[in-house]
Amino acid sequence: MNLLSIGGSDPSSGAGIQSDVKTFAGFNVYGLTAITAITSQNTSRFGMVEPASQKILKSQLESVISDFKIDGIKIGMVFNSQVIKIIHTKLKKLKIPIVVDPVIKSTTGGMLIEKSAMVDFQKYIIPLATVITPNKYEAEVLAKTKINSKNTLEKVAMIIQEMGAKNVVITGIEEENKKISDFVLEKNTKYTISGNQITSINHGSGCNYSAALIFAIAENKTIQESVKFAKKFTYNSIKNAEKIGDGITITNITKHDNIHVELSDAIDKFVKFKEIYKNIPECQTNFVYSKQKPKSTKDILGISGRVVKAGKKVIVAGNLAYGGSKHIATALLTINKKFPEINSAVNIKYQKKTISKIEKSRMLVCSYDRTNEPKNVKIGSSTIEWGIKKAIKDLKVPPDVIFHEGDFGKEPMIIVFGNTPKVILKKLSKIV
Ligand code: PXL
Repeated sequence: MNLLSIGGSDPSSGAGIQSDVKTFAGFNVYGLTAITAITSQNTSRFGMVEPASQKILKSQLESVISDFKIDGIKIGMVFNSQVIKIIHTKLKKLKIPIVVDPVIKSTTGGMLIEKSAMVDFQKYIIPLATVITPNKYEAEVLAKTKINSKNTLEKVAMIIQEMGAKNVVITGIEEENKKISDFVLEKNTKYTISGNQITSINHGSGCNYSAALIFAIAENKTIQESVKFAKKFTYNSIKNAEKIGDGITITNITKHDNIHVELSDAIDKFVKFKEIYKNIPECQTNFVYSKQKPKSTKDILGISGRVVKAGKKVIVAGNLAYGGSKHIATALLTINKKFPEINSAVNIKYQKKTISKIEKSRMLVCSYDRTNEPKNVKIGSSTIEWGIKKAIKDLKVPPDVIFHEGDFGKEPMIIVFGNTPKVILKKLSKIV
């Protein structure tokens, strides 16, 4: 995937296009850039701004648009009317999702747009937005209305939507009990996504949010999924922020873990499968995702508790942690030794009808018989290792599913395997 960031250069690399390239790289995305202005700033002070000339901006945009297949565009700092008009001209005919981050001021006080450019920003940039992501202050400036209640929040979002943005996300609305939420106004719906607040002043979180959002949208996630993804990603970038310079901390996206984001996303979707509670076994479910070439279960991310059944509800009990699963992680570790492309697994309840669905959907399924297990294995803790090895002994290609029908006092079980959690969800959608 290729994503384009149009914005300002920040020599501290905490924000602006440098930060976006880092964020994209963390997603394994190729980051393209077009620089609208050069700023001088560090973690304590904002120095100066020089806008790019019209000629060089135009040429940058032409260079990337003519060459690459661009899957999504983020627009950040635009600074002045000339920049705004060029961006509008070059982008208006493209059919590519665009996230507009309407940045006005840096945390350290620098102006990222000239006052006189606000009218043109509204006229030429906002209508390009698939999603616009103002924080509370930026939303108030754009709508010329104070936000001091749920009513005014919704009103401000509507005003911005009427300016031409398809979807509006007002970020960072502080709530009671250390929660912070994003208010989303789509075409026909509105809702709030709430999360935990970290009270720290940092450099970069706004850019992280909009860059993660365009990634998720370009991946064809829904607006709601994309907002949740961007929020979680930004939360982690703030949590891992580092004091690199003398001033405020810089958010950290290099420690961002794709494995974590993908597994957590898949678990969110798994628990929403229709009547999934019917597929949770007595010993509950774990869903795991491994680093490349895992050496032990410590290299495999799993739920430190389990996915548990509570009546007809299914709840994720515990956090994601490396080494969080023993049983399913051991199954994955065993299969990964023979088929290194298999990096994810989930266990579901054994049911005859599930097995027949698996067979009908032409997945490769194999099994082992726990009652054949040698006594010396039973004493140790590696029953599952023995079983998986036995099941895949003669296979030339990796199986989709391995099951066993139990033993005295041992619950039968189905384990679904795949390259990634996403692939597993696809398989599950055919069988549960
Ligand atoms: O986070 C907003 C932002 C965007 N772009 C540049 C910036 C900043 C904040 O400092 O410097 C270039």
